[in-house]
Amino acid sequence: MDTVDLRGRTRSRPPGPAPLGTELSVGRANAPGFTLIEVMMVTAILAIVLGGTTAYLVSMSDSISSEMSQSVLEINGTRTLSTLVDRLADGFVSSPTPGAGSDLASSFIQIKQPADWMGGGDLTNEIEAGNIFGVRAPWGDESGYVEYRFVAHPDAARATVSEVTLDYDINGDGDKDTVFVRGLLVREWNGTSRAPVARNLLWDVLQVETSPGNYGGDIDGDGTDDPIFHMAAGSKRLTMSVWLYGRDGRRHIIHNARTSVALRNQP
Ligand SMILES: [Ca+2]
Ligand SMILES: [Ca+2]
Repeated sequence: MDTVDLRGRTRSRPPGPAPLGTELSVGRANAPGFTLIEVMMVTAILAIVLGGTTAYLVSMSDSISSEMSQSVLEINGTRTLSTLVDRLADGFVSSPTPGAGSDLASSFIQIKQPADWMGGGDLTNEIEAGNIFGVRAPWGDESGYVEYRFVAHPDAARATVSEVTLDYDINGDGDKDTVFVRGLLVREWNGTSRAPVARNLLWDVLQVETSPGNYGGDIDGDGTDDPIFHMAAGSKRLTMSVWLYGRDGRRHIIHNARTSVALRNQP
C-alpha cells in the first residue's frame, strides 16, 4: 500500500504486515484539509462578521444608554414642572409685569399666593377685604412673594457648555457654535421676618445669554428665544419651559420639558 506524506509525495510501503496505526495515518493524510488561502479567507470573513457584531453591540449599548439618560432628564423635568403647576395655580405674577401689549418672557418670576393674613384659618375675611395674596412661607410669613429663577452653576468650570469647545452639535441645529450657560432652577421665599430662603429645585438647566448675566436666548437654534417663563399679553396662562442637559459618556443630550398653568387669580 502506498502512503502520502505531508508534502503530497507518494511513497511505497515495504512488503509485510502493515504496522499498527498505518490506516489511521493514511486516513488523516488523505482527509480533505484547508489550504493557507482558505484559512486566511475564513479568518477574514470571521473578522468581518465579529467586527460587525461588535459595532452593532456597541451601537445598541450607546442607544440604550442614551435612552436611559433621556428618560432621567424627562422624569426630572416633568416632576419639577408638575410641582410648580400645583404651587402656582392659585397665585399670580407680581413681577415681571407683562406690558399692556407685550408678552412676559423671563428667566425669573415672582409669585404671590393666597395667605391667611387676617387669621381665622381660611381666606374668607381676606377675600372680603379684597386682598388675599402673600408669600405663605413655611415659617409663617405671609407678606412677601416667592421667586423662581435660573442661576448659573456655582462652579464656574461647570457653568458653561460650549458646542465650540466640545466640537459637538448638542442642540442638533446643524452647527456647533452655541454656548450654553448651565445652571439650576431655584425657589426663594421672600418674607418679612427673616432673610430670603432659597432651595434648589432642578439641576442641569440650560440657558443662553442674551447679554452678560441675562438669559432667555435661543436654545434649540430655531431662531426663537426660549425663556423659562412666558405669558402672552392679556393672558392668564403661564407657560414654563426648561431645557435640561445630560451626558452618557459619549453623547451630549438635551431635553425640553414644558407645561402651562392657568393662574386663576391673575388680574
Ligand atoms: Ca448646534
Ligand atoms: Ca428656540
